[in-house]
Amino acid sequence: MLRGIFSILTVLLAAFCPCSFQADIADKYFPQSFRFGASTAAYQIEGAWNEDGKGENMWDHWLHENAGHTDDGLNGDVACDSYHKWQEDVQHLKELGVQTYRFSLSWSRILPTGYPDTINQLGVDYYLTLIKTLKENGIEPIVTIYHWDLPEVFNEQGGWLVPEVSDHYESYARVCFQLFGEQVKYWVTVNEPKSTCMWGYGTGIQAPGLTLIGDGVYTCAHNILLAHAKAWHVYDTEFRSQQGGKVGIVLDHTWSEPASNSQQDAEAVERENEFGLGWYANPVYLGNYPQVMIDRIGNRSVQEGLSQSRLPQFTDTQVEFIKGTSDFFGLNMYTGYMVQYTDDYQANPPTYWGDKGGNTYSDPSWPKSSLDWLTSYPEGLRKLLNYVNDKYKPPEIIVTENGWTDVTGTLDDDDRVSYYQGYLSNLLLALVEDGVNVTGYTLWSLLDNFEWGSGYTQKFGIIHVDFNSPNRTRTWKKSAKWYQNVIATRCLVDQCQ
Ligand code: PNW
Repeated sequence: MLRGIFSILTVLLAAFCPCSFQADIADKYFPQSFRFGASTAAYQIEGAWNEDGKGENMWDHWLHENAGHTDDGLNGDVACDSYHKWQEDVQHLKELGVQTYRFSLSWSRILPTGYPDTINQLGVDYYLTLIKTLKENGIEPIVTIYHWDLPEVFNEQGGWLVPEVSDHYESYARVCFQLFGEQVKYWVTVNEPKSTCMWGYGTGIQAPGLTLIGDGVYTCAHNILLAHAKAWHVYDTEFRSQQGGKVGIVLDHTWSEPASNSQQDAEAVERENEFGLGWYANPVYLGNYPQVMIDRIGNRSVQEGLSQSRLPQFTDTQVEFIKGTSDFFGLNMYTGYMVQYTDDYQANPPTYWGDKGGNTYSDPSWPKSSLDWLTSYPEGLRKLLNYVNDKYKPPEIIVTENGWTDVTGTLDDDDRVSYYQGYLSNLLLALVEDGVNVTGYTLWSLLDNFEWGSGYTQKFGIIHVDFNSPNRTRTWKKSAKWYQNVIATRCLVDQCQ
């Protein structure tokens, strides 16, 4: 009987609902095993940049040296003050009803010199207490070991451009497993290596501000991939049997649609995927860089008169060492692009974009956020989840970031609700219709926070933070209430409660 009424309702919805996705999902639920959560990162929320023995990292240094690196001239010295307000943050998480919380560890808070010879007990205690409190409240921590805040001492030695950093990272990761591994079962080695290499070492809009878009970006990626693999092997050989957790890497990608049905545009889309995701995912899941990158960058390097490719090479031993080093696929997905073929090779100076080719733009019909790169293309998430599942066959996928920004910080954030509803609908369809093994979702972000080069001008939170008040008062937006309801009902539309 109920079922009958329900199907009639579904048909009615399909006929009258202005939003096409609602009918598809009206009778679909997230399984109880699916875990909802929220994401943050240390430099973006903690503040307390020099308290209790914390060392300096490259973001501290870069922004103290020149306030002009952010749109509002501000930095992460105080941020959301989560170093002091973590208990309140946990209360908000509990009230939201999340099953997971993804946050990152600050390397220089745990190891102020960067090296494992000095462990800062107060910093360690901060994370131990946070983790313990989360677990007491039934919230599983997903811990990112590195979310872009390299200790300044290593930056001064060349940062991600020198291979030694991957050894320092390995030592740091070992310390993290030793200190927190009893409690933490989900580890992320590195958050978005592509972003940190592109913006930190390519365009220079993020720390450490280097502009090496034709070669340094590739070197950075190479060393981060090695660092990731070293950490995974440390866990696998030294900790896995006692601790029984999972270690993965978080990669960011977008979904690209071809501008036309020409073969050239299809190839441009393919290159978008290989240069955008395969650059990192192929070594980790399939072994070595995508052939199209090896060939194009190699050929261009020859034409440029270089004696070796601008894309570094892995030895056969390294290929084997990196392959298979991820127990789950962490996917950050925010947006989509249209892609059009271009033959825009510029030898002087060579760039990642020239190597990739293709002109990307947002379809004018997609809703726009307050950041240029972020428009809403929710169908892209379903397509990307299927692409990742088919191509990389990961044991498990977690969508580790997805979110919407505005500059007003309004509590009536209907645009954010529509964005999440669209993306979560597509995630749900990938899960229940397409059989993609996506087990969790942590939205970006729990709080309005320090948005890198944008400072505090861009607001990604489902919880508003008053940065003018010393209390950094937190207030729920409409999206937080909406998310709380989704988590409680496991359903995306009001009709299925
Ligand atoms: C992520 N893109 O960065 C980061 O992991 C977060 O720290 C950050 O606050 C958040 O997204 C919002 O920006 C991205 O151009 C940066 O597609 C750029 C892109 C995606 C993610």
